[in-house]
Amino acid sequence: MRSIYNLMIIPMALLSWGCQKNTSTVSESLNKKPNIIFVYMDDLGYGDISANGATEIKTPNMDALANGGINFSNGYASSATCTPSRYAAFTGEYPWRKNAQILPGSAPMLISTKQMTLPKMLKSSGYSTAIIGKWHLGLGTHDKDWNEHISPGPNEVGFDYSYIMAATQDRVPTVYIEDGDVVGLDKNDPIQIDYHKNFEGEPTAIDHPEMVKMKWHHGHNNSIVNGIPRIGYMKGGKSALWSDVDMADHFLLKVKSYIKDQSNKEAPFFLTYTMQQPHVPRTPHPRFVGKSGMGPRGDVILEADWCIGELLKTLKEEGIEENTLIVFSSDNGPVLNDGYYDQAVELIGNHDPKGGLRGGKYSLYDAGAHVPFITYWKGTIAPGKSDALVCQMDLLNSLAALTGSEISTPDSENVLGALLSADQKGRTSLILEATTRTSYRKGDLVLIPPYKGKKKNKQVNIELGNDTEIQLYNLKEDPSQMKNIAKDNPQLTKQLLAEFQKLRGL
Ligand code: NG6
Ligand code: CA
Repeated sequence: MRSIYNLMIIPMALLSWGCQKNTSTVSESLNKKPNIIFVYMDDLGYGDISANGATEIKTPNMDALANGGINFSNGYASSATCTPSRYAAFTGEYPWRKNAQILPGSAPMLISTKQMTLPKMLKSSGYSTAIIGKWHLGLGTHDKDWNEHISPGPNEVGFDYSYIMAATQDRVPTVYIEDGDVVGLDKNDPIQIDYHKNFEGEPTAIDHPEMVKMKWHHGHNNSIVNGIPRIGYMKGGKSALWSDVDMADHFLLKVKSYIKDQSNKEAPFFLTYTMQQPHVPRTPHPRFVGKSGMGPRGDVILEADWCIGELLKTLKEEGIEENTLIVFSSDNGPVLNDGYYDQAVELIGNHDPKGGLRGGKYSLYDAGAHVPFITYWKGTIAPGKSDALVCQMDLLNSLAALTGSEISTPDSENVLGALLSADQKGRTSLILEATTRTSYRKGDLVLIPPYKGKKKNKQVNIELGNDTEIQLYNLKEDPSQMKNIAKDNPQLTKQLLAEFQKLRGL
């Protein structure tokens, strides 16, 4: 009862925040803007958490969010890969407008410093903002020097504080960057990065297979760091190299200290905790090795779940659990073999990371962008399950509505009602992206226009969604997309295609 009551008055209370601070009609606590934590996993599938039906793996802390908050059965990333999804989540703009694709670690900053962003919007609503974890949206300029201050980066697009890895765990540079500076760098051992050619005398996985502890399957045969062959070539920066097995603990420590530091402050905070699991290379801390029985992929999911438990514990200890909205999601769907031999395929057993959906990472089929999506706000959000269509891109306009900001971006939709209450509606339609191709979700239907190209990426063993024929599926009746109903519904197919083309500007 209390939750529903809160829910009805909070948006109003918050909307009046700017002009009627300390209004006498609502209590001080309700009038306070909540802290917001966006937990963003990397490659976690819809079916990877037990709250979404997984039985072979236990994720009690992710389940605590799902069962204590709203668990969305139609929650989406904007894309089936990382950079485009993150671009959309942080800018509220469809990634295909920008041609956003997976970036090399040397890429310049993708988001313009002139663009509106989620953290900028929240800053203007009085928030302190931070990102801790994976970035993968480019940094600095084309000819940046990793040994100098790197700009623009997260700090130039709205994050007051940043502690990041530049791209992915499998890409160089394998160092942490704090507010634009490489952490622990010895200037006498400068970092050099090249994505085209190696530095003379530096070992690669091709020349020195004996130095490799984790074997590469496809790609990932350039520089070797900590026995793991990576994408891209790197020289120098020895004192700054990260320890892969300690990465989860390392980011968690930064997260805890950020929260502790912020919790006593007057201003609310917005923290983006972009976790690296279960993206490759999967390097669980020894505490988690062998714990899932599924090899490193399962082990790092357990590790990530533990981190979320620690996050919740920290909020409780600081007394801010009831004043913090958590949004939990993943940047794209799952993949087993993403370029290393790590037994993900061999040890998967009966676990289905896709949760019965078709495709996976890189795919235009549903498992590409259909991901875990949870909102949790103890004491305010009443627990429930929602089938509302929501997308990470909607965070910008929705959180603007929550925090009383007038800011909005055209592609983002205000679905705040759905994010806070399980019985509210979300979007009616959404364009989804996968490696430059796009599809159109409308209600329960999804239309995939014809695309040339191979049907399956054999290296990762994922169906990509390409077909010479137009595809139409009803995801409610046929979540695993087995029955193409386009031919049986020519009028509907034609109409949806026309809508899609109009929205895409084709
Ligand atoms: C691919 C990598 C893959 C992963 C992906 C990015 C190869 C052969 N494959 O190019 O391992 O790094 O990029 O993943 O290099 S994402 O989640 O950041 O989009
Ligand atoms: Ca990803």
